[in-house]
Amino acid sequence: MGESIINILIFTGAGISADSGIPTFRDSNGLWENHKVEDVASPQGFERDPNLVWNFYKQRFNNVQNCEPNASHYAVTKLQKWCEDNGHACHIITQNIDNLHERSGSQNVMHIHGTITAFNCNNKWSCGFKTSENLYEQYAEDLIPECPKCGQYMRPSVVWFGEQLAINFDTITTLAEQCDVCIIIGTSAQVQPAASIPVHASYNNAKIFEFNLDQAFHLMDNRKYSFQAGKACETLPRFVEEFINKEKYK
Ligand code: BJW
Ligand code: ZN
Repeated sequence: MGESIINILIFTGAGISADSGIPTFRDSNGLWENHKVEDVASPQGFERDPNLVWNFYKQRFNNVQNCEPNASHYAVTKLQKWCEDNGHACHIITQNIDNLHERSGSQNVMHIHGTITAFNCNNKWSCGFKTSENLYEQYAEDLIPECPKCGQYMRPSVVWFGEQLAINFDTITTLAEQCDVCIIIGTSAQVQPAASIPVHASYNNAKIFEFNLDQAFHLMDNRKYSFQAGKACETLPRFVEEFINKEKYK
C-alpha cells in the first residue's frame, strides 16, 4: 500500500456491543421474553401486537442508555481518526441501532438497520412524519404514541424483516466494492442483504479481517481472508495498534 490511499470499510453487528452488555440476537437463543426476533422485529409483529413491540424497544433503549461503548468501539474510532489524519478513507457501516459507535466518537456512521432513538409514523408512505423526540418517555402500557399529523401509531425508525434498508443498498455495495480492507466485527451473517456486504468487498479483491467468537463468513479466498477469534474488545484494539504501526513505518 505504501504512500497510496487506503480505503477501509468497517462493518459491525451485535457482537461489537456484546462486550458493553447489550444482548445479541442469536447467541442467547434468539428469544426475547419467549418471543422470536421475527415477532418483535417485523411489520406483521407490530400489526399483531404493537404493545409488545414498543415494550421490546423501550426495554432495549433503557438498557442501551445504561451501557457504555467498549474497547472495540474506541478502536474503531481510533482507526477512523488515524485514517482522517493520514489521508486514508474509512467508512463505518453498522447493523446496530444502539449509537455506541457515535458515543465512542466515530463519525458519519451509516446505520443500515436504523436507530433506536428516532421514530416515524407507521403510515410511512402516505404520512411520513418523523421525530427524534424521546417517545419512550411517552409510551406506557397500552398507550402507544400516536402521530400528531395523522393519528396512526408511531414506531421506532428501525428496519424490520421484509423492509428496505435505511440506506440505499447501491450506495453500500459501491463502498464495499471500492474498499481495500474490509473489517467485519461481530455479526452472524444470518441477515441479508447486510451479510452480502463483505462479499461485495471480496469482489474488489479487498483484504478481509473478521473478528468474532466463531467464524461466520466462509466465502473468502484464504490469502485475502483472516479470522481473529475471541471477544472483539480484546482482539480489535490489538489489531488496530498493529495496523496503524505497520502502515506508519512502511
Ligand atoms: C461476538 C461477541 C464478542 C458475540 N466479540 N463477536 C436473501 C436470502 C435469505 C433471506 C433474505 C434474503 N434477502 C432478504 C431476506 C429476508 C430477510 C433475511 O435476511 N432473513 C433471514 C433471517 C433468513 N431480510 C430482510 O427482510 C431485510 N430486508 C430486505 O431484504 O428487504 C428487501 C426489500 C426490497 C424492496 C422492498 C422491500 C423490501 C431486512 C432485515 C432487517 C433486520 N432487522 C434486524 C432488527 C433491526 C432493529 C433492531 O435491532 O431491533 O436487524 S433483525 C437483527 O439481525 C438486527 C441485526 O442488525 C441483524 C443481524 O444480527 P447480527 O448483528 O449479526 O447479530 P447476531 O445476534 O445474529 O450475531 C451476533 C454475532 O456476534 C455472532 O456471530 C457472535 O458469534 C458474535 N459475537 N459476542 C465478537 N464479544
Ligand atoms: Zn402520520
